[in-house]
Order: sequence, then C-alpha cells, then structure tokens
Amino acid sequence: MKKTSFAFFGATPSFEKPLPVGQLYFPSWERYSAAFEGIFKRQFYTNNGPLLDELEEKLQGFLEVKHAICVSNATFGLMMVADAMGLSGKVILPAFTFVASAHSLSWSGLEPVFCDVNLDTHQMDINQVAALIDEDVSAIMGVNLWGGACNPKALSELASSKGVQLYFDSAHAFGCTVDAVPVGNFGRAEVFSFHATKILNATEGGCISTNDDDLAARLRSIRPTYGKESPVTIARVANARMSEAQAAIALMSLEDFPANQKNNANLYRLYEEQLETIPGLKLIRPTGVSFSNSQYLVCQVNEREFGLSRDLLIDILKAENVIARRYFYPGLHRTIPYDSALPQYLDRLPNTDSLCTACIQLPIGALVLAEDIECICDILRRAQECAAMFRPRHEK
Ligand code: T4K
Repeated sequence: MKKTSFAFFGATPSFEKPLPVGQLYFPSWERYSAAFEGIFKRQFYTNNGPLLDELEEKLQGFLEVKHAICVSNATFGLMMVADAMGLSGKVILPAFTFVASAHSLSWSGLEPVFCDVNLDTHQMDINQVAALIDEDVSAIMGVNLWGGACNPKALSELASSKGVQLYFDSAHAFGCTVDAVPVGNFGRAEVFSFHATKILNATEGGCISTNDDDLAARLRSIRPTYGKESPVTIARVANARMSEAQAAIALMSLEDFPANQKNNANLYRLYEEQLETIPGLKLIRPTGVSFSNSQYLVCQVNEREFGLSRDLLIDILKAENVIARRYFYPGLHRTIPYDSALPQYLDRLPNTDSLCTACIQLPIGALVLAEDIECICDILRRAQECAAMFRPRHEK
C-alpha cells in the first residue's frame, strides 16, 4: 500500500464533504414549511402553544408515561429534575458520560460522586454504586449510554433498599425498551435529549418523563409555564420552554422515528459485518435493552492489536473527511472543576480512564449511506494493515 492512498499523506480525501457523527434526521423542506406556515398563521410562537401540547400528548403515548414535559434541552431538564426532586448533598453518577450530566448537579449545588463503568458494556457499575452510598448521598443518576440501558430495574431495587432517590439521564435512549417497557418509565424521572445529533430531534430540546403527578406539577411550574394546570409552590423558576418551532420539528421527527430507527439499524448491521474482520476494533453493542434506537456506533480501539492509537486513527479519518469523535474524553473526574475540587477520584476509575483513550464514534444517521460504510471500513482496514506507515519514525 502506498502512502499516497491516504489523505493523511496528501491524497484526495475519500469524502468530498465532512461526514459527521450526528443523526441529523430532518423532515423534507415541504413538510417543514407547511408546519411553519401554521405557526405563522396562528401567531402563537412559544410558551405552551398548541404544537407543544400535541407533542407532549404524543410523547406520553409513545413512552407510555403519565407526563412528558418538554424543555429547551436535556441539560436544563436534568437541572430541573434535581431541583424538583429536592435533592441535597451528593448524587452518584458515572464519570464516563457527557459533561452535562455532572454539571446539572453543580448548577443545583450538589456534589457528584463518580462511579466507574463496566469495561464491556460501558454502563455504570452497580456494585460500585452500592458501595458508594452513604448518609450524604440523596440520589443516584443512572445514565443510559449508547442506545443501551444501565440496568434500571437493579438500580431501582438498590435505590429503594437504601432509601435514596433515583432518576435517569436518558439522553441517548429515546425509543429504547427494557423488557418491553419503554425507557422513560424508570426511577422518579428520566430526561431525554432532542438535540439535532439525536434520533428524535427538535434542533435543540429535550423532555422529562415521569409517572409522578406531584413531581410533574413542580417541573411544569419550574419550566415555566404550567400550561392547563395550576401552578404549585416552588422555590425558584427557570425558563426552559420549548418553542412552537422546536415542537413542530420534534412532532415530525417523532412521526419519522420508526423509519429513522430502521435505517440506523440497517447501517449498524453493515458496520457490524465489516468491523468484525478488522483486528483491534471492537464494536460495542447496546446492552440492557430489548430494543435499541441504534443511535450510536461505538468502537473500542485496542492500540496493540490495531497498531495505532485511537487519537491517531481519528486524525487519519479526519483527513478523509470522516469526522469520528472521541466521546467521552476525558472522564468527568479529569475535567474542570472536578479534577481539583474532587481529586479523590483521579486514581479510582481505571475503566473510565481506559475507555476514554480507546473509544471512537463513527458516523451513523441521516447523512450516511451504505456505500459510505464500505468506504469508512475500507479506510479502517487499510489503516490497520499499514499502521507502521503512520507511526512516528522512532516508534517503528
Ligand atoms: N447527557 C448525555 C449523556 C449526553 O450525551 C448529552 C448530550 C446530554 C446529557 C445533554 O443533552 P443536551 O443538553 O445537549 O440536549 C454533542 C451534543 O451537543 C450533545 O447533545 C450530546 N450529548 C453530546 C454527546 O454531543 P458536540 O458538541 O460533540 O456535538 P456537535 O454539535 O459538535 O455535533 C456533532 C457533529 O455533528 C459535528 O461534527 C457537527 C455535526 N453537526 C451538528 C449539528 C448540531 C452538523 O453537521 N449539523 C448540526 O446541526 O456535543
């Protein structure tokens, strides 16, 4: 293989335009403009409008929950839930997640307690969660990663046996089920992200699901507004409203969910077939669910077997216009402010540390075609075969 067959060494990139990891499923321009015409005719643009009402009702049906409360994004949803649940002291969550999970706690004056994750599933290690519960811990935030789930039933049993509250960051798990129960029904509340990179999208947005009437009333009053219901007494309000424009896109996205999920599942299978034959790359399949949204394509790079580090592989792909990402990097215990405020976690989370240097997200979603996967896997295969070519001279 010649150096000149890689864009990294100056060849023409395999893809003309950057191919991102985000889902980016959007409705056709015709559907989009028809929905927006309705908004403009009604002259009702935000604050509990008719499209938001319709969306919340449809989400309640889809998720089989009593309350779906849409918000401006999942980060705000998590902050609101921590407040509405009256949490205090410390909350246990994994360090291997997006920064928003922990920062939602910091905004509410809560201290994160970081637990490690399982090396094979990437989900939080429940035995470690159990060991970390003490009198200062008021809740567990389960994080359902990669279209999988972190064993919400076992976590529910643990939380009730220890008398702590439980809620979930389900930003990655919209449309997934656990033993045929839709994710959204576990713990006191669950929070979904409707960011453009997610399978259900409102450009920006999110939703809190709960079967707890009191909690729902508090959340609606924090958002604001409380809509058709009466406000309840709460200590502080926020503005996490979802506009009609966001609700319109989310409604179309919800309608398209079955087709988009199916498309993702097909793309996933193509990756699965091809990646199997590349030494040093391990596909992480969503675990803990009976149905996955197939929202992420996550691999672990074994540097020794593959011959290249994860970061060098990302640079090689980037040169080809494949914008793979290293979610999550670094572990939250190594980010500001936790690295200096909570140094006790720096040498306690070996699995998180190891995954943070090995994980790679590959593109899957609306912009990815079957032939793109052939091409991406071909780049990966050739990179592995020619690994020595990329390594700095002193390493060869
Ligand atoms: N909990 C967890 C476990 C999460 O993963 C997240 C968010 C949250 C909570 C909080 O949810 P939100 O508050 O965001 O609703 C992204 C997303 O911003 C974030 O939603 C997501 N998780 C996180 C894992 O990734 P970035 O900054 O890496 O994504 P971004 O915007 O750079 O997009 C990824 C790629 O897609 C880029 O290559 C560019 C491309 N792209 C993106 C957008 C938005 C486009 O081509 N067009 C676009 O419109 O954070």
